[in-house]
Amino acid sequence: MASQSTQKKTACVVGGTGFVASLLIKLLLHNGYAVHATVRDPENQKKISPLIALQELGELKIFRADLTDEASFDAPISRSDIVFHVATPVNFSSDDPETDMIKPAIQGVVNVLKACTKTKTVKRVILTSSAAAVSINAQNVTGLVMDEKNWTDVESLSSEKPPTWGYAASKTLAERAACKFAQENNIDLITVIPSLMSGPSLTPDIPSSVALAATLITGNDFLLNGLKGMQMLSGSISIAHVEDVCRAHIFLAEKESASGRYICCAVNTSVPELAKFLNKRFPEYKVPTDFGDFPSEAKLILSSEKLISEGFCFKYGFEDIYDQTVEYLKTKGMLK
Ligand SMILES: NC(=O)c1ccc[n+]([C@@H]2O[C@H](COP(=O)([O-])OP(=O)(O)OC[C@H]3O[C@@H](n4cnc5c(N)ncnc54)[C@H](OP(=O)(O)O)[C@@H]3O)[C@@H](O)[C@H]2O)c1
Ligand SMILES: *[C@@H]1O[C@H](CO)[C@@H](O)[C@H](O)[C@H]1NC(C)=O
Ligand SMILES: *[C@@H]1O[C@H](CO)[C@@H](O)[C@H](O)[C@H]1NC(C)=O
Ligand SMILES: *[C@@H]1O[C@H](CO)[C@@H](O)[C@H](O)[C@H]1NC(C)=O
Ligand SMILES: CC(=O)N[C@H]1CO[C@H](CO)[C@@H](O)[C@@H]1O
Repeated sequence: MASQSTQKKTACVVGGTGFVASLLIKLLLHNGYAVHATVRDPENQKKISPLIALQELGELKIFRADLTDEASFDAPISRSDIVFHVATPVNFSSDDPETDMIKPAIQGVVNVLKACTKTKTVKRVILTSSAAAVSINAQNVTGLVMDEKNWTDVESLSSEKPPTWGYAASKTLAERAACKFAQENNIDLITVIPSLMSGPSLTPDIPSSVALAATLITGNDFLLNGLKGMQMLSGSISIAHVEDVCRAHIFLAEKESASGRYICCAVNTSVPELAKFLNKRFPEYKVPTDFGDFPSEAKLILSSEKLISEGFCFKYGFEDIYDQTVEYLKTKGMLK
């Protein structure tokens, strides 16, 4: 019996190659977990290279699985204690978001949760949702405080179809489908709701969210329009350090009393406020600060109060997030 309590716990991470998942796996190994990571293509040497490097840190097995293939999750999930569903189908340039993002995301959460019901070992499932599943609504006001009770208005999104609507709809509908399936099948499901994430990445390419968060520094006009669009659609520019989001995943997996949704966001700002901050902190990059009549104040803030009241502490603030992002982009040759 004594050996049972000291036995390693096994965590399955669905979608191991991504920005968030690769760091989550690193922290799990560091915390003594054995990890089953799923990837779509274990033969893709470039994509799995960060995972191969992490195998030095502990017990990490790689499995092939696709969100659209139910049976592919049986092997990695059987005998796991905790399942982290991090993967999501993303294609911001898709002509058919329904087929490319919405359907596979919903099918994916159901497939993963079904595999969890087939084994008695899984105690809890942590799904990575998004602020895009909380904050999008048609109200034209400022000063809103959004929390876990708020859900994105999918009806108006899918009738108006603003740019990137498909991603927001897929995240909202997948989270809803997961909550419903978990309730009907008695699964202990927690959803983590991160804002835009930045910080160093283990992935071979610079993650698109880091490129978006840093666009005022790197001066990419296309992405700057994306960032402005994000403020207009989601109501703010809300940011967290990727490591804090990964820490929150593990914290919530281990915290007995946790249940339901948890927003995880360290900084709430707007494009003009972010520009002012970056211009002052990194004068060498000459960040522009004049945005004409673009709204300088965000419409809303995302409250992480629920997560904090469970006992979680953010390690990284505004300065840390951008100091580390700039250092990271220098190592990648994106900045001088
Ligand atoms: N990054 C952010 O700022 C941010 C903000 C809020 C929420 N989130 C959420 O956080 C999670 C991780 O995001 P990320 O930034 O780490 O994304 P990412 O780097 O783009 O990773 C996405 C992962 O999903 C996998 N995937 C896509 N389609 C799949 C499918 N059909 N079957 C299996 N796996 C599939 C990809 O695998 P392949 O390697 O095979 O392509 C990849 O590992 C997502 O759920 C995302 O919605 C991210
Ligand atoms: C994304 O969608 C576009 C337009 O539909 C398509 O041309 C492209 O191949 C898709 N990308 C991926 C990675 O599926
Ligand atoms: C929001 O309200 C302001 C004034 O309160 C108005 O100028 C603006 O056009 C409105 N925007 C939308 C999208 O309705
Ligand atoms: C957020 O949720 C609360 C509680 O359900 C609700 O009263 C409020 O109107 C919602 N806010 C928005 C902007 O939808
Ligand atoms: C509710 C909340 O998180 N508010 C924060 C918004 O961001 C600023 C820093 O930019 C914090 O000071 C607030 O506490």
